[in-house]
Amino acid sequence: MQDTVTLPKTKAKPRTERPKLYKVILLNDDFTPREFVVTVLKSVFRMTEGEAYGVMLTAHRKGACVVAVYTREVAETKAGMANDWARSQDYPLAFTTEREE
Ligand code: TYC
Repeated sequence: MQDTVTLPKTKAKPRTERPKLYKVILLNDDFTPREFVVTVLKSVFRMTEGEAYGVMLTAHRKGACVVAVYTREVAETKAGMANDWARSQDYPLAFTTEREE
């Protein structure tokens, strides 16, 4: 019995946890120029002119618009960069992040 190999009785579940995802949300305001919103969306969120214009217009009309979904680190970094840029130009433009259900 010295060379007997005992196998584990429990089987490890081959499960990979998916990272939680976070939405970046663009909020409307009455002061930031439309063109600046589009420029930030193109530069920070790598959108085309058409995509950026569509997202800007939805936020303008409805009050808010989901820009994109990322892992927490990326969502918070991009929202922070966009907010810092807006503040540096004295615009009240705001991006928030929200955990996806
Ligand atoms: N409402 C702004 C204006 O009329 C434009 C704007 C659009 C600002 C979307 C923010 O998230 C925004 N100048």
